[in-house]
Amino acid sequence: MTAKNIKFDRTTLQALANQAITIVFHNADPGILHNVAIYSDSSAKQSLFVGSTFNGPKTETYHVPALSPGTFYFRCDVHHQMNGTFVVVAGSPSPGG
Ligand SMILES: [Cu+2]
Repeated sequence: MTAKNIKFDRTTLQALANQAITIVFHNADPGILHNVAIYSDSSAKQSLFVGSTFNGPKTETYHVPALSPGTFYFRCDVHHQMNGTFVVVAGSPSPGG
């Protein structure tokens, strides 16, 4: 995902449950700090993952620990108006399983 002009390029992120999640985060705003943090809900009281905050232009790869299925909240901790929904879905069962 990309942050540009103090906006994320998507408002929904989806990942599979119970496996490590990789987020390649591109901060395209020169000299502006952004990150991606995931919280249990929009109150942002309980963090599930907080990515490092860094100046653009730069790309970092975040390694998010496995999460349980659910609908969560992500935001930039610097600009709270940059936010969206982080959906973790159960993986499909194996064929014939
Ligand atoms: Cu930001």
